[in-house]
Amino acid sequence: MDFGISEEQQMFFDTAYAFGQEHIAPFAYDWEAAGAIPRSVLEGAAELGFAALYVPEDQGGTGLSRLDATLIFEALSAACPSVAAFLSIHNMCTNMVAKYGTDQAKDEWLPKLISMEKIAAYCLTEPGSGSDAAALRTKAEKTDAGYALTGNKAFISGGGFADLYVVMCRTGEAGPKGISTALVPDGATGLSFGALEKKMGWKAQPTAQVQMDNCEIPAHNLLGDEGKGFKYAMEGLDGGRLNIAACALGAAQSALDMALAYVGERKAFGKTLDQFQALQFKLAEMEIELQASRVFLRQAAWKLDNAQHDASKHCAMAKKFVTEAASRVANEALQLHGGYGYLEDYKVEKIVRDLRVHQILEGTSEVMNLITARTLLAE
Ligand code: FAD
Ligand code: 2MC
Repeated sequence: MDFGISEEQQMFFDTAYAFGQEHIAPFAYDWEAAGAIPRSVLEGAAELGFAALYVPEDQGGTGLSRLDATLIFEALSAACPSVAAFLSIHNMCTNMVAKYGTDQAKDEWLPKLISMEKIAAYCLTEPGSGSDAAALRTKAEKTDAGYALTGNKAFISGGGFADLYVVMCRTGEAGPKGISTALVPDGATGLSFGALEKKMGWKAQPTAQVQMDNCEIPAHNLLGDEGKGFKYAMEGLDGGRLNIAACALGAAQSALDMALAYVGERKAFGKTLDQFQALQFKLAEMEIELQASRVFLRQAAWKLDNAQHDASKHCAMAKKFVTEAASRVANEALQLHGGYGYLEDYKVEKIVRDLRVHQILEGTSEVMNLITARTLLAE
């Protein structure tokens, strides 16, 4: 058993951290205000291989493991969790295209997704079905040329901004077995978008409904087999949940680092704040939460990399544990800054706002409990 990371993995972390600090962190608040991430930055991340992290090298991807990817997302998130998570969703979609796309779809999309000349969005949630994802109603009806999709997807990260929508849709019976996954390119007839959602955090990412009204796509845009789309969607989310947790961890770590610096400088009652044992203990609790999160997350990633039978359960447990711990740590870091923590200038408030949604999207904490309990009871 080896709890360390290799020199190469440390290099992945350092490269991502340096990229984030140089190209993302200084602009994070500006991009919040603009409500969008510049495409040039995403392309810069892609040049480092961050758009196709676990797509095999023989398909043009970076060929890294899930564990490697968690290191990269943890490091990028120190700059901005919203930008890092946007890259994670793109990676999830790119990998689904690489794994299940037809040759024609791969030829058309994969190189451009890998370079991030084209951006992909993941469309599972609907206005009437979020946690109960298998109840989705977007219909894909067979046509002479392929399929016509009708239905609405809610809360789509990159909605109206992305170039390719990976859409889970119903081609058959009710429930998970009637679901397929289809690629809907921007510009397809019948494709439109709702207004940009106004959010508490993740403001740099546009979030919008994706609306399809008899939206026609060619048959080769179906991923894999009809009826297996729910499985593909869930497989994608196993890795996605690790990344969402890694993003929470990286941002919470930077909140702790800011708090450590602050309490060493700020004085009250004649001494710096770090002299108060009550606050020292608070810092200790934060450190324990993050160290435990890191080990638990990396173990879950290792399980997914090694196709362990309980990998999905561990991805779910890690997502819940790490995202909740990270939010607690970020909130305590804000508290340690006193009133200044509430001001934008100190940057902790953004982390608190951004991390809240990590307990909701890619499966809520309650759904992570559901997955954990079901597996536990079946074991
Ligand atoms: P609901 O499913 O209605 O849940 C409401 C509450 O009930 C929650 O607390 C939930 O945990 C609880 N609950 C539900 N069922 C159970 C149960 N069986 N037992 C116990 N508690 C339960 N989706 C996408 O497909 N693609 C995206 O790119 C995307 N991006 C998002 C970005 C943002 C900023 C947000 C906020 C959401 C995004 N989502 C996206 C949607 C997200 O995945 C859903 O919001 C989430 O899965 C929860 O679904 P819901 O909002 O419909 O809540
Ligand atoms: N990997 C592979 N297959 C899986 C799987 C996984 N991780 N999880 C489930 N499946 C299969 C499962 O084996 C079953 O197939 P079979 O009958 O052949 O064995 C099928 O999928 C149906 O599974 P369930 O019976 O468990 O399905 P159920 O309807 O009970 O729901 C649940 C499962 C609640 C776990 C799922 O609906 C879920 O994850 N809900 C949360 C939705 C979610 O996470 N949304 C995130 C949207 S994306 C987002 O937010 C972004 C920001 C991008």
